[in-house]
Amino acid sequence: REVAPGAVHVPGWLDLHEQKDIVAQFMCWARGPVPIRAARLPGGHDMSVRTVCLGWHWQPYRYTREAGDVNGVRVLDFPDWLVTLGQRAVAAAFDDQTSAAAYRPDAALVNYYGDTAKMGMHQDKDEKSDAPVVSLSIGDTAKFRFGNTADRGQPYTDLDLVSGDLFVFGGPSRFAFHGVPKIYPGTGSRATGLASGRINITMRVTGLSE
Ligand code: MD3
Ligand code: FE
Repeated sequence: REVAPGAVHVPGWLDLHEQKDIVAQFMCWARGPVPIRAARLPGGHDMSVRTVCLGWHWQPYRYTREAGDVNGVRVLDFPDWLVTLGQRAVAAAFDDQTSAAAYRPDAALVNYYGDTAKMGMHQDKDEKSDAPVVSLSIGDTAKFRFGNTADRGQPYTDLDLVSGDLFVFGGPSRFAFHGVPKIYPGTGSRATGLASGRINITMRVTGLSE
């Protein structure tokens, strides 16, 4: 389960009931107040992944309360039940139960991958905190690439992220390069309520206030 120092994979952590609840919530989040969209990168290209945010809106490469790159409306609050789920996730991944109880994520990026969507190798460094990132996968299986902290290249490890899997990235893994080179279409179960594609929730501590 410990893929690298501070990087813990817990396969099948979410039960089907929890996955169904998250899919139903996702359908609501995706409609608005800030509709789900493909973020436009500074170079002018749109990402193939579509993202809706909770708590703070991520626009490449900063966090704001209002979605200036979509419709200017304030994003939904970060729900208390997701704070609790994030604390349970950190508790499941790490031995230090004190830091799990103190974990207070305040932003979530909820990503949707269609059959051909991918995410290039990158670091998540827009947060002004080194608190862990919690990742939850639902739907189609993804090929996930977990790299090093120096650059996009080797060494990296490829592993599959399956519906229900938890991954927590803390400590020295928090600023590792990572990406999603491919989705395996049609591998998810319809029982989650998701007809196709993949949902990934990443919870973060932004270190921002106000
Ligand atoms: C390792 N999402 O939203 S989740 C992202 O599947 C992102 O949607 C991917 O990368 C996805 O930024 C990968 C796994 C993940 C998320 C955040 C990390 C791995 C991470 C932050 C630091 C190190
Ligand atoms: Fe990332």
